[in-house]
Amino acid sequence: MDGRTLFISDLHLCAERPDANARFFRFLADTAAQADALYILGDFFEAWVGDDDLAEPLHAQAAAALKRLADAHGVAVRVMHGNRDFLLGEDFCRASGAALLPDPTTLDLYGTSTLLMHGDSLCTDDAEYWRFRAQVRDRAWQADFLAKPMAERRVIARRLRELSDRSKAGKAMDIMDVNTDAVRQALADSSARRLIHGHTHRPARHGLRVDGRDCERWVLPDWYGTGGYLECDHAGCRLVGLPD
Ligand code: LP5
Ligand code: MN
Repeated sequence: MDGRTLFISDLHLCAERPDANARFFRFLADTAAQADALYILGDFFEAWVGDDDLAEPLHAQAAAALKRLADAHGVAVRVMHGNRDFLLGEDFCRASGAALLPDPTTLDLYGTSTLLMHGDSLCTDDAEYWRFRAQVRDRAWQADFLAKPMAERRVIARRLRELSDRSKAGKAMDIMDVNTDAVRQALADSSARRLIHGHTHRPARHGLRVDGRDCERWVLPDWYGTGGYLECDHAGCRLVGLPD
């Protein structure tokens, strides 16, 4: 029997956006339940300040919905860190039944070697972001952050979001897109023919040649609008938008 695998990212689930949350729960029941596997390639949550964030009702509901998908429908659920939820850890995996994927990950997808990334690490022209990233991905910095009370961590996360939005307003659009050389390098290093990533919120299929191989790069949509997913099977991949 033919199977299919679905890819989503950048849902940015949070209590303040009930419409997007509802679309996600509907997507699980109507679409993902019939798939072989669901890959969430980062920024599933608007912000994740540590696994005790499971105390937030929406977060617990999202984890439980993934667990139901895995347990009741036999769908393999995989999650990759994004730049908003890189603190997702073992407790989240236990609650959701999801396995955490390293960024990057290469897999054989119905016979095509496919590279999965969140996408932020491909934005090598955004020097300010790279400095920020180096700091918050530092283990010691994270341990220090996680030792703070939840209320304080939420305030820091909110402040970081504001700083980030202000900083982004002054950046050119192309600086915040992937760097073509970084994309080529990633495909060359992995020997993959296909790259799937999110982060830039610019859904598209790009064709390119790397080391004499025809390759493709799929960019996933965010869920600020109606949302959507990438569906892959033996015949290839296609972007599918969700109804209003
Ligand atoms: O998120 P998005 O897509 O809007 O923008 C990203 C980059 N911004 C970020 C920052 C996040 O949005 C902040 C939210 C994090 C919540 C996580 C909580 C856990 C934190 C605890 C850590 C252990 O990722 C943005 C890119 C954009 O993508 C496009 O690629 O441009 O990058 C920035 O805007 C970064 C700024 O350029 C620099 C921000 C300055 C912050 C200075 C504080 C540094 C020290 C931190 C001390 C608390
Ligand atoms: Mn992102």
